[in-house]
Amino acid sequence: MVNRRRTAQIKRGVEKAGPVVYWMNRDQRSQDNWALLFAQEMALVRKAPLAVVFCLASRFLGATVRQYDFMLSGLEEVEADLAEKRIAFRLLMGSPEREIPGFLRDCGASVLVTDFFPLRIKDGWIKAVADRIDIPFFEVDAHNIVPCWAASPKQEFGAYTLRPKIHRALPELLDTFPRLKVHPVKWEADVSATDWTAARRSLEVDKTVRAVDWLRPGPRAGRRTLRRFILDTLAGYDDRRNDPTMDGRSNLSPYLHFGQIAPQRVAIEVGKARVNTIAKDAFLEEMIVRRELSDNFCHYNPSYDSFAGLPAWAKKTLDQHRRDKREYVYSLKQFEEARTHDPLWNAAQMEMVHRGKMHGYMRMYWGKKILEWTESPEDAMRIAIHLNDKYELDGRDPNGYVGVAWSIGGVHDRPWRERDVFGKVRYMNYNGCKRKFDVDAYIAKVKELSG
Ligand code: FAD
Ligand code: FO1
Repeated sequence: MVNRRRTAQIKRGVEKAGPVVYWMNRDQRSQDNWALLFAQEMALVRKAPLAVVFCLASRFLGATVRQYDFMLSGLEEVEADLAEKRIAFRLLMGSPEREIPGFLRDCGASVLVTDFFPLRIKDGWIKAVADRIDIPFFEVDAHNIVPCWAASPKQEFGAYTLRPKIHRALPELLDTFPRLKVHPVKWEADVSATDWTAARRSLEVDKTVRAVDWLRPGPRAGRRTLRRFILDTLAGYDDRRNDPTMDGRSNLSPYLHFGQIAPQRVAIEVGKARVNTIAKDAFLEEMIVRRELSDNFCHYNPSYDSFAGLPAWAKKTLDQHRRDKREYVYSLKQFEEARTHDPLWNAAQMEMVHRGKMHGYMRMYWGKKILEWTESPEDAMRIAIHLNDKYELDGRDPNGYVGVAWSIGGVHDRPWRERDVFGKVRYMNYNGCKRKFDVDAYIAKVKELSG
């Protein structure tokens, strides 16, 4: 049974007979999905059919064909996996506010379930859908191991305040997943297969940022990436993760972002690995505490992507340094085309443009230099978020907004020694990178990528 701490009832509604519908959004997988398992539980109690719907928006937070391609390939796999479990899959096209209530009405649904996603866009969708339906409506946190609302009722100051809460809850919530059953009640309505070509054609997105070919999309590829990471890389994670010339990280973020793999599955498999505990703990700190801290920030702070959302000490110090002379000021176009004076920053930008995934260590340097080389922290946040959301496979994610707010606005950090432009926000420089890794080797590696 799905732990009830993972579920929240958005609307009571009226009880009636009819199919149960899971509106899939963040957790795009059939295995290890608490929201789908909960929907199946509801359907089994009611002896009702079960359907999964995904609502394809023609645009989404600046995403390009690169990210849509990754997502749609994964969803094709989900459709096939669900068919094996006799669960219907329907791809709706248009805005969820209109499409979801319409679908529920047409099939006479009795219950709606969706997964939890803390960004404002999903909040808006949920409110609009709830207003237009009269059936019970549930939200399930299928992404966080400790559901965001159960981990903490408020915005946390930093990892040090959230960590003990998460660790206290893990023994109860890091449980094993039950298997999704072959669904016993058949969906009687139309079950024709999705026209994925038409779906791709319906997109109104930038097609110049092309799909990547170094990382295969989909839940199966996500599980394979996890297996390879555990076998080849995990043991050296603590030592190598901050060296962008090495392949010391998991590359799981695109799969985690699109819900093609469950964080809880990653934690279970890493927990079982026969690898030193220092490496495992370092990885799980990032994958559980830091990641769930990002959800906490976005869930409780509606200004998660703007200056207004930064901590008071950071706003004050950045305000005091607004008039400081900037040695360099670049426009969005100059940043985007990697035309700054700094070959290291340019390499990081080009890694993101070509590969769709900048190394995690470079992301911090990249964000901080955007603050240093723009007229204001507002400009810096706007430019960093725009580029991150346009090029990163894992962008448009709580981790991205928090990463930018950490780099530029001290979120989840503390005040440091005061200096120009940054005030008391933590500073990073080229020489610091030089001490940590072979800067020239990284620049050369990225050059090879760009051809
Ligand atoms: P691993 O080191 O293998 O980590 C495994 C997982 O742990 C990651 O997939 C992620 O879910 C989590 N994790 C790791 N580091 C962090 C972190 N600092 N904060 C929160 N969770 C973390 N992450 C995104 O997922 N999407 C983004 O758009 C994004 N943008 C960022 C922008 C900036 C300016 C900064 C400083 C950080 C950003 N991050 C973002 C966080 C981090 O850099 C990436 O999660 C990481 O590089 C992803 O690669 P990986 O999966 O190989 O990492
Ligand atoms: N969610 C949807 O429900 N419909 C979409 O069309 C859609 C497009 C999309 C494109 C890029 C991207 O990064 C996310 C996108 N999402 C979409 C959101 C996604 O379903 C998840 O909510 C996030 O990936 C959560 O991490």
